[in-house]
Amino acid sequence: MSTRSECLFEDAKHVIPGGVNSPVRAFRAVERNPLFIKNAKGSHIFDADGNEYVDYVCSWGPMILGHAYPAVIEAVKKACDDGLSYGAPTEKETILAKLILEAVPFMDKVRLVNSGTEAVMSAIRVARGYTKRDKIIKFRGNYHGHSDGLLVTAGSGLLTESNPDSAGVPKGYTATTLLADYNDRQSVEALFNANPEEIAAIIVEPVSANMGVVPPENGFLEFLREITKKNGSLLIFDEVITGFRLSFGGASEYFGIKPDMITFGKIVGGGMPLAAYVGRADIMDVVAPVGSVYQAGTLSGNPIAVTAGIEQLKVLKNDKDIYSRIDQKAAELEKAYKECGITVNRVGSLLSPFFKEGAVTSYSDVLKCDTNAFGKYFRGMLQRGIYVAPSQFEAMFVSDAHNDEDIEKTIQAIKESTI
Ligand code: HOZ
Repeated sequence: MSTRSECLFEDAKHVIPGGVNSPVRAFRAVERNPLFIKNAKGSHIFDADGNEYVDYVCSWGPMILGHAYPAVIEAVKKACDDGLSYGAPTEKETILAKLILEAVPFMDKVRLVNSGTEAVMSAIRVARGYTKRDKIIKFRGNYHGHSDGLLVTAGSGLLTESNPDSAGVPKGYTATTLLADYNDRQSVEALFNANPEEIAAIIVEPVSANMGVVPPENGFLEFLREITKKNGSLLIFDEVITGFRLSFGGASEYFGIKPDMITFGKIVGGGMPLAAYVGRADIMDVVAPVGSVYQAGTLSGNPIAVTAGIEQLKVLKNDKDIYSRIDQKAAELEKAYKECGITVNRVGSLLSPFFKEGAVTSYSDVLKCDTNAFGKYFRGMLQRGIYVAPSQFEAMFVSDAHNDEDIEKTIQAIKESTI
């Protein structure tokens, strides 16, 4: 007999491509049907059949405080009474912008947009407008959303589908996207040597988290900072995942590096569709209406999304111990994987077990993973009430709502699912 999730999936497939609104949700890489979700609270998520799971997807990162966090929900409910969208500025947008700048005090200005994809696409346009150069460098396996120019050897759902590029992107759109290897300085140097005074920016996930979690090797981010400075190019940190997660100040604070621009998404919106790009004043002032780089949006700075973002960031700002708590819990999970002989990478509260012998430090290492073994582990975890990302190439997110009981249950499931 079919489950309710299976029936809902069948029904969805008639009207939505693949039955999902984002490919990785279809669970194809783990050879089973997806869960359809009914609701979530704290660290737990409930499917349409009433099954309960400890959730390490956490909406792919935003729910750092856990689901339905009371202060966020209350504020959002209250804001709804005042109307859902105006398409005009509100005071709250400035409040959120100032909160973001408190996290990255070396930055001056913020633009609010709706998704990480939009934030990165816009930041790159700004970098090109500012430097008056066309080319950018991205890293193989880094994922920066689904805008045309960035769907080149990208991670996340493209890796799940075993096809790191997308059809439908004309060659010309990606001709200015140069590819380097993450953690490989020579590959970056070679591109600067071959394209003198042509590179507008390097865009990088400071911790790669869309090919599974791959940390930057010692000195790699410093190297990117130096080489961009030397060549008059900008350094853009894509902190859609790491922002407000590795610390309140994100990866730039965590690693002590000051990029020229940062993109935020996920946590910054408290679970609502909100993202941002930030930069120094001289860079950001190329954006219209001050400058000539155009970027706009009816729902940009949406009052409900902004409210959720403000409330979540206020909690993170006022209780910085959250970061040591979530890191500690992630460290316990890391230890459990190691004890089971599984390779694991962890940075703060982001972690990934890798089904491959030996260290994983690069995109080429990631590609050697045994995705069938991952699928078996995933199904084992799910059967034991633990919901992790349905792909070898995504991160596990630990939240402040995960409690000791959740962690113990997860450790037990890891032991039983990795045999
Ligand atoms: N690109 C997201 C993970 N890195 C997937 C988002 C989703 O499916 O919700």
